Amino acid sequence: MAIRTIISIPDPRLRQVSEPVGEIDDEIRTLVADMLETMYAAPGIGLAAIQVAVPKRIVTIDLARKDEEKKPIVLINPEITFTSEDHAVYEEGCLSIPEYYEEVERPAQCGVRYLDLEGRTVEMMCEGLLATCVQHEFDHLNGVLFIDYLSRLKRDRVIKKFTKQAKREAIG
Ligand code: GNR
Ligand code: NI
Repeated sequence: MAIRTIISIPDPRLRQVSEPVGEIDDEIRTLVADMLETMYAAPGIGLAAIQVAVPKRIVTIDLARKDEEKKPIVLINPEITFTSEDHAVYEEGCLSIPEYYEEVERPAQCGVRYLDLEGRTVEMMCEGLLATCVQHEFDHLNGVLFIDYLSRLKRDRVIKKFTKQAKREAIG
């Protein structure tokens, strides 16, 4: 297992649409193990493969607190099967937009169908933080970021800040 580098905005790869996983082979199992290790080390409650620069439709999630037992969830080729009419607001963050947090409104409940690491189809009902996290990660697979739900002013401001920072780091 290895911790992989998490890419951040304005890296254009974060806007890519990820490709479905075909066979769940050793390469996929290694990627998932690395994603979990990277997510726990960050630390974060979710991670999409594109955040470690792999454009595949794979998500890892673990909402367990530090003092709790780990409860990793691996979602391969997830599909959102329904979203509720009622919405909820959470303060969101993203490991690809470090140290930036804003409130985002999303459907309060959702259903998700995915393949687990054994290739079995699983259907899960989500609410609370899990519903928000599943939708946030599903968005990553389609090149969508939580800042896309903010006002243009806020979005442009945060993109500009990270663009400047990336340029400074490129010069060194
Ligand atoms: O660690 C994370 N926390 C978080 C908090 C509120 C809503 C969504 C998230 S996901 C984020 C990790 C991440 O960037 N996943 O893509
Ligand atoms: Ni994110």
